[in-house]
Amino acid sequence: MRCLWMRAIFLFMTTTLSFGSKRDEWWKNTIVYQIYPRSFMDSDGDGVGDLAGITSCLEYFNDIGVGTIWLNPVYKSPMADFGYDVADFKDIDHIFGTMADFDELISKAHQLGLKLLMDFVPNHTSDQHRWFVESRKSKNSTNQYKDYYVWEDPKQDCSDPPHQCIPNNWVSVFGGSVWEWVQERQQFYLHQFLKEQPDLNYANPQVQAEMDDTLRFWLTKGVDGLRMDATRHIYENDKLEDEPLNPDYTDSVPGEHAQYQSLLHTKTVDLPKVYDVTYHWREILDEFSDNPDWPGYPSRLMVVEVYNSHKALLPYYGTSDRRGADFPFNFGLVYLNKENMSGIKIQELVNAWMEDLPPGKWPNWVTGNHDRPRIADRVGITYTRAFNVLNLLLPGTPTSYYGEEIAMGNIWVAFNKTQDPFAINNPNHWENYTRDPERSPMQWDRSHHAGFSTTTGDTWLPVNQNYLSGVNVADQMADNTSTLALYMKLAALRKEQPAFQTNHLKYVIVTENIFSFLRMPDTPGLESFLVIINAGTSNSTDDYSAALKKKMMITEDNSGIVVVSSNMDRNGKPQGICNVHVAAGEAIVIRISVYVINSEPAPSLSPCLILATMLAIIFSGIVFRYQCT
Ligand SMILES: *[C@@H]1O[C@H](CO)[C@@H](O)[C@H](O)[C@H]1NC(C)=O
Ligand SMILES: *[C@@H]1O[C@H](CO)[C@@H](O)[C@H](O)[C@H]1NC(C)=O
Ligand SMILES: *[C@@H]1O[C@H](CO)[C@@H](O)[C@H](O)[C@H]1NC(C)=O
Ligand SMILES: *[C@@H]1O[C@H](CO)[C@@H](O)[C@H](O)[C@H]1NC(C)=O
Ligand SMILES: *[C@@H]1O[C@H](CO)[C@@H](O)[C@H](O)[C@H]1NC(C)=O
Ligand SMILES: *[C@@H]1O[C@H](CO)[C@@H](O)[C@H](O)[C@H]1NC(C)=O
Ligand SMILES: CC(=O)N[C@H]1CO[C@H](CO)[C@@H](O)[C@@H]1O
Ligand SMILES: [Ca+2]
Ligand SMILES: [Ca+2]
Repeated sequence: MRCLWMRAIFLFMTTTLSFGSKRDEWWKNTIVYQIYPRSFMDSDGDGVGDLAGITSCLEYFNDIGVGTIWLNPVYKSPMADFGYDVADFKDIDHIFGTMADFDELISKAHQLGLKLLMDFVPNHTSDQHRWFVESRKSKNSTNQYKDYYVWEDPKQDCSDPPHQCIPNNWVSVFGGSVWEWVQERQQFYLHQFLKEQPDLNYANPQVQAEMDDTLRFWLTKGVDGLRMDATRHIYENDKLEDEPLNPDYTDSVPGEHAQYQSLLHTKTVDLPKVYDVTYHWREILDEFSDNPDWPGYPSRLMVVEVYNSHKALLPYYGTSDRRGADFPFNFGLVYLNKENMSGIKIQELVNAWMEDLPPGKWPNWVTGNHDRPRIADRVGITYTRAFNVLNLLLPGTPTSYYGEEIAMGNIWVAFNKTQDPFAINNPNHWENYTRDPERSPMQWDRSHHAGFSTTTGDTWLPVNQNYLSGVNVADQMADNTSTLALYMKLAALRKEQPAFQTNHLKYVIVTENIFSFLRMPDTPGLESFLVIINAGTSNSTDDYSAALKKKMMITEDNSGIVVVSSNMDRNGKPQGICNVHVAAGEAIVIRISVYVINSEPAPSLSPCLILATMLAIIFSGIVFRYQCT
């Protein structure tokens, strides 16, 4: 076991803050870090990452200020879809280790004050799951598993051979019909993803009970939360009605996925019952939350993964009488790329989420994941630091994809080395589908395979060669201007400053180049922070004093201190706010004392009140300059 990067000199406090409510909502003041287990750390030199590898690196998270890790699936699986095809929900795949390795991981994580989240894959199992192996044998009543999956007879009044009489026009996400013929049963089964991933039948209460049992199994092991995968796809229309054609479809989408795009998925995703099952799972998590029988495991986090418009996501938060997920992942930012990056666009995305957030609910941000090209490739290497500033300093819980803290980039993998089934199933357009580029091994140091594996052969995906030129943990730990040093500084700021622990957000200047916002603490008198991000392609110099005044806010002496700049070259410097120069791709955070003259809208602003405020300020001995010079 080797995790060879240098230990940082400062450790962060791992205590969690409580927010006054009865529930201990620890997840509000944490950073979630997504680990793709095949790619994080290989402990046994077979070229594939594993649980013991992750365990050997846990101190890293204390050092960089990450409080929560989330693992993509590590369950027993034939790996047709890299673990999203589960063959046993209650076992660990041998590639990743054993259940003992898992127990060791969770116990050490908890000792270090870390929280651990697991993926839960409820929509389907592997075709090698025992339930499916039994289910496919026969449809007669002696088969206990016969209705565990969605089985259907050949369409009636069909003159073709039965195996060609598919029940309807539904198309799988990976291309081709959702229906797969099974000779033994003389029936089709439904699969919304690969044919190796038969959909479970949630109309069957036994299936529900099995999945509830699975959740309880992991919660009993002390897992701190679950991220529910592909929840949209759980239910299908039970009359099996055809899906309508997509009128906006153009054939610009290449490959088999085109077929999926050509239909409107009104019968196979987002059926109202998906919300009910979400609320039901919340109840199960709550059996284990804030429970005196579970000292040390105060509250379990529930996150759902749903790719959809943000409005369609809101019901996942719950209703007035039923609690839902703590949050559905907010993927707005993962779709930003070079063409549409701008200050205005970022505000549009941020504001859309913040405005529609149901009362009392908590926002969250995701900048990358195992299904999307890395920031460095989507938006450009110049902007990766700025993206970390955005992700970690917006109100809400950030999720970082492993390697974002050191600005890892995509790799290129030839087709003959490609691993991702999404690409392999689309041989003529594989480059448009492959997710291998963002799944390359974590870059720890400058040794062989970037310290990820001791194998003398190949690692499961190649290591990005830029590990030799500074993109690795050890080099960046030793450099106080690195992307990692920036990340650690931001993580510490979030943890230490009350201004970053509320969900208040005030936009200041927003232009084609600039997205800037103010974070203020609930308690007046504590420090506020002006965060300025230049997402454009040219430098900008702007007057933030004037912009704040328009919003009825003034600052002490029109100046502050740069607490962190994305290039780590302006930290600690005094900064006037009348003329702030921010280079293209740069971000800076200025600590200022802000005084709200009057938070009410303008009409109620009386001259007396302004006078009173000014008098109060003068009497308190603070001198303000109102004009920028
Ligand atoms: C039920 O299925 C089994 C195996 O698939 C078969 O052996 C048996 O004869 C069937 N029973 C009935 C009543 O059809
Ligand atoms: C940005 O443009 C890409 C296409 O280049 C598109 O797929 C994506 O949805 C756009 N993102 C936003 C946030 O508008
Ligand atoms: C794999 O593809 C690459 C690039 O397309 C090529 O250079 C290489 O020879 C191929 N290797 C094999 C074993 O076919
Ligand atoms: C598909 O991939 C090719 C090659 O990488 C690229 O040039 C093209 O723009 C992609 N098309 C789409 C629709 O993403
Ligand atoms: C980095 O270290 C150097 C040398 O100790 C110091 O002068 C500089 O201020 C440090 N920079 C930051 C951003 O901490
Ligand atoms: C933009 O700002 C950077 C850093 O302040 C500076 O080095 C660069 O010359 C500026 N570019 C232009 C075009 O003014
Ligand atoms: C967005 C998405 O589809 N994520 C995962 C959902 O489930 C499928 C199949 O299990 C996976 O392939 C995806 O990575
Ligand atoms: Ca291994
Ligand atoms: Ca389903």
